[in-house]
Amino acid sequence: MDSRKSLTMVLAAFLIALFLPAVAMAVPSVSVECAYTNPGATDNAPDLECEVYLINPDEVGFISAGVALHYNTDALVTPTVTKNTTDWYLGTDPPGATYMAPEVTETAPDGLVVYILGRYDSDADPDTGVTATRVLLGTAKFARKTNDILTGNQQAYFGISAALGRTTPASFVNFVNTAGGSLDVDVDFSGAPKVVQRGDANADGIIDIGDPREIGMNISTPNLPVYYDCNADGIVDIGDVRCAAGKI
Ligand SMILES: [Ca+2]
Ligand SMILES: [Ca+2]
Repeated sequence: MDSRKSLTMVLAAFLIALFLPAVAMAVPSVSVECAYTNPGATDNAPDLECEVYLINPDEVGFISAGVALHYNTDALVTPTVTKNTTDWYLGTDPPGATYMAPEVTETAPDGLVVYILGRYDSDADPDTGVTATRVLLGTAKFARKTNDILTGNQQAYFGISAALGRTTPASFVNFVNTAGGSLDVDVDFSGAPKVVQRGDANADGIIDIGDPREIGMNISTPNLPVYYDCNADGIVDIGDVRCAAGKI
C-alpha cells in the first residue's frame, strides 16, 4: 500500500470517528411550544395555546408516548385539551378505539395535563409505530387570569414545563419502541419550553421584520409551531404574515 492510500484510509477513519458521536447523540426529545395572545382591539380573547411535540430524528418507531405538561394555576385557568388521534390510535382507522383521554388536574398552584398515547394499526402497519421526525402529541388551550400585556418568553410566568407522563407505578413505561424497549431514560426533556407571543415566529422574544419573513417563507410547511399562527385562526397563511408585520 502506498503512503498516500494509507493516509487516505487514516483520514477516512478519523472522519468516521468524528461523526459517530454526532449520530449517536440524535436522541428523541419533547418540544413544548406555546403562543399567547395579547389583548387589543383586533386580538382574540387573551389566551395561551400550547402544543407538545415528540421530536424523533432517527425515526425510531414509537408505539407509546407519555408526557405531563405542568402549568401555573395562578396565571392560567379553564384548560381545554386534545390529543393527536390522527397519528396515535389503536385499531384499523384513526381515531380507532377510545384510549385514555388526556387527564387534567387543576390543583393549585401546579396544574397538570397528562397525555398518554398509543399506536397500533391492526390493519395497515401493525409493527411500524409512529416514525415521523416531528409528531404532535397533544394540545392545551388556557384562558389567562389577567389581561397583562406580556413580552418575550413567558415560560416562568405561565409555569410551563414538561416531564414524563407517569412515574407511578415504577413499572409504568411511557415511551416504548417497536422492539418493545423502554425509551423513558432516552427521551430528552431538557429543552426549555418556548412561550412567546403569537407572530414571534422565530421565538426569539421580539417581533421584528424577521418574523413576517419567517412566516412567509414557511407557509406550506406542515406542523409549524403555534406561534406562526399570528391571528389564531388555526392555519398559517398570508394573513399571518400581515398580522406579524402589524405587530412590529
Ligand atoms: Ca422574533
Ligand atoms: Ca392564521
